Amino acid sequence: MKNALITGTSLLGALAAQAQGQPMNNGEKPLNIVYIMCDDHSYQTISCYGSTMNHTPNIDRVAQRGVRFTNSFVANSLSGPSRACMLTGKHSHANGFTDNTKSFDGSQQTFPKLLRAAGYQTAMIGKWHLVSLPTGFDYYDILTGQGDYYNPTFIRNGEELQRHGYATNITTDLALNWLDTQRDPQKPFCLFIHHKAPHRTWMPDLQDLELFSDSTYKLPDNFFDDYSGRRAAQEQRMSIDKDMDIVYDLKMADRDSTIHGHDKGLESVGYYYYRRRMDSAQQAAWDKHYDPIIENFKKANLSGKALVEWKFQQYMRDYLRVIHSVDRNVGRVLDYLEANGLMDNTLIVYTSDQGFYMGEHGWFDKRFMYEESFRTPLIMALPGGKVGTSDVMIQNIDYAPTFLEAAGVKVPQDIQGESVLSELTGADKGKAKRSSKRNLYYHYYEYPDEHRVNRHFGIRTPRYSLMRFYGDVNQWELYDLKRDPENMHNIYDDPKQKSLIKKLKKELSKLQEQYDDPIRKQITD
Ligand code: SGN
Ligand code: CA
Repeated sequence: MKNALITGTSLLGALAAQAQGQPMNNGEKPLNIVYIMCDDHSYQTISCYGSTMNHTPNIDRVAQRGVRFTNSFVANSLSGPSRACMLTGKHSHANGFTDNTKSFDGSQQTFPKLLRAAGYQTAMIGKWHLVSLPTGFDYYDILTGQGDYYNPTFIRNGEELQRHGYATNITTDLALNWLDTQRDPQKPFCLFIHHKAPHRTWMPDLQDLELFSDSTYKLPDNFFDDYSGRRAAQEQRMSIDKDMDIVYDLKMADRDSTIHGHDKGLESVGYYYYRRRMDSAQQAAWDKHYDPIIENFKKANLSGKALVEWKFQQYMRDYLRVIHSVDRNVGRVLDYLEANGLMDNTLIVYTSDQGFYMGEHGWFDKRFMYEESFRTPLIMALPGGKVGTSDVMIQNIDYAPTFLEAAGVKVPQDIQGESVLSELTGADKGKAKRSSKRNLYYHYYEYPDEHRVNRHFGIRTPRYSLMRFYGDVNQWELYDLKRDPENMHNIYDDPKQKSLIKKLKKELSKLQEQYDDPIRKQITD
């Protein structure tokens, strides 16, 4: 055992001391942070979030120890931007990383840097996706770019190397290895475990390929959405029907390229694309699973609705297989923390860089300020803290101040997020109440690439979402989420909403001013 245990009570005592201006770790074991973030993991596919499609017993284990946030959102629903918001505690315009074409300015303040300066050991492992190399970490071992599922290339403290195996397993191995061999037991640590999974193109681990083969999944009610009243939704290119490629996405890549996808000429890379990084044993196992499916698919010669529904089922099966592996690997981390006496002084976080569409609106991908992609799963387990759920409005810019406060480090003035530590400790109800009424700001920028989701910004109150699309599509959208949680009815043009719209626009302007988003000077209505 590397660390003496601290009890939950003493940790809470330490937190109380910190709230009174004393360092939290005054005479106590300081708090470690293990932050596990997946890429594109939808809350719809987590059992503690109510999924009936699959089981995630290990992610649920985190929830059983802590707080599951039921109103958790991102600030800009895309990988790089989300990661930048999380690290800086600032909205995209303030941290500079507005879309995935940017490179993160690593000279700026981030919370790992602040933790490090306060004596923490910091490590970043897995998907980084911020182009410039990580700064502020004692150790980093990151996937290149989006990362590959099989035999991926990593950059370890500046040195590039390819590793054999499956990304989710390797990322976990590296994290556990770091804990085992590089962690300084004299210091608290903050360890980031960032999985590539379950990002497109949803390639399962070989050991999970046969799971769910006989399962069929219920189509979401709004799978055949016609996007009426929502012009940006009409323009997107992320539909399972029109944009999800049979060959590229769904792996119907036969040796003779007789199956043709419809997008980007991707069928030309078909058969080789999936197998290109695999060794022959991996290829053989892969083919053993997909070959019969490809043959059946060819024979069935599907079209129209039958084809779309087949695509949905195939997408779900692969996605859920990938999640199964994520969950197993979360279990490995928890087992390690338990076996090494780290559970009682480690804050464990499980989240995703954004939400994801599992066929809602007929889509995959994310980006929109509509619920499934604006929301993201978030579970935080503080030892000795509250167990249950929290409905406070939380956004990924709030993580940095929360972790800093939990570590007893002063939160700098320029951080735009708000700490929700009181939600974890159960203390200071007054503060928690304010957060639950809070309005959130959203701004998405990446257009037209890759899925043609128009730029938009907006405000989310506990009940309403008001969005302003701009650029090619210029349109306001308003949703009453109590009546329309699926964002199907844009009521912006309903004359009865006039005074509500006026009020919401005022609140939106207030947020834009508070966060100083330059767009407020360019678009005034
Ligand atoms: C890739 C994907 C897109 C996805 C973006 C952003 N295409 O470009 O479908 O929207 O990443 O995702 S792929 O063919 O390369 O898989 S993000 O989560 O990294 O922001
Ligand atoms: Ca993502």
